[in-house]
Amino acid sequence: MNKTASIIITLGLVGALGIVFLGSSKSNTGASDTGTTQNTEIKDGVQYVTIDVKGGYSPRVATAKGGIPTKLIMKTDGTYDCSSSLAINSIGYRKILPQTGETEIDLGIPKAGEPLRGVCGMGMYSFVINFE
Ligand SMILES: [Cu+2]
Repeated sequence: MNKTASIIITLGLVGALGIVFLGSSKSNTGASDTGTTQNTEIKDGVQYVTIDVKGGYSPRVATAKGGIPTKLIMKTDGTYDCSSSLAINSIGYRKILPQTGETEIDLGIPKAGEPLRGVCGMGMYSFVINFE
């Protein structure tokens, strides 16, 4: 009788721990999913990658799909620092972004395995988009 009770308690504890563990690992993967997909969106066959520009670039490392038409959206919001002066050398892009607004940059169809790098005018801040 005592043995049965302790087995039940043990099983109950293991089950409870399992639920806690599964629950936390589930929410962890959920968080990392939104972390990597948050700034990319595919609308009508066009992929949009959004980078926030203010005191640097966010996210600094983004992951997007290669092989589909892609547009980069640079989002400024009261950006007075030098991250608003943007250079993407691989596509010959150089521009002072508006202090507040969204600037769309056509990236064509990026190839998987060829990352795109952007830097500020002083080369102080940078970001990279990895195409997979
Ligand atoms: Cu800078």
